[in-house]
Amino acid sequence: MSIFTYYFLTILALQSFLGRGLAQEPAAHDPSIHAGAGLKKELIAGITEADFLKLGDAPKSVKLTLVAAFTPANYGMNFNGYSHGKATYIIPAGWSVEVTFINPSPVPHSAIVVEREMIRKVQVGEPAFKGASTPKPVTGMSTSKAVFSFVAGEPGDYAFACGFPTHATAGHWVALQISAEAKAASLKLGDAPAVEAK
Ligand SMILES: [Cu+2]
Repeated sequence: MSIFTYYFLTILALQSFLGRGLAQEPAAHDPSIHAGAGLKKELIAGITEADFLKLGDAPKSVKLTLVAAFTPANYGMNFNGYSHGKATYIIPAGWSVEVTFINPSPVPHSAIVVEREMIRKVQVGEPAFKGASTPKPVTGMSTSKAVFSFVAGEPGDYAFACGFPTHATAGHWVALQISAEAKAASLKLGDAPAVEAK
């Protein structure tokens, strides 16, 4: 066998191998790969629970990080791994909030502050406070990052929801409580006690 024939056969074998690999890949609409496929991990490198809520530089201000598809939980429709309101941010009324939203996934997501009852809608509507949303929340963003800021207004029950149609109804939201009584901002993750921002 000449060296050329050898190379030719090697390429054929390689193509057949790669082809089989591609054929075995599940279809893109398969919900089982909704969360894990194509994550741009460098977008969230080094992010830990300590980043989810921090005191800001100015008094009465906080910085939040909300990562969509942080874990495969709820097919990636989670913020920091929590869905269905199972994490709660408690922010004193009048405080300034800066949110860093990151979506490492190719599936579009967004973050928008809405009154709690809006999460039952297919489309969650306008932000509850001026500036309290990623750009074009209905379209969403994939494999990218956005920062937005707002002032926590009227005390009450709100949500950080994903504005991509049907995601909020599917549980893509965490709770936001704006409190007239609270003296400090805190975050409650799952069944753990609330932890004050540092
Ligand atoms: Cu979403």
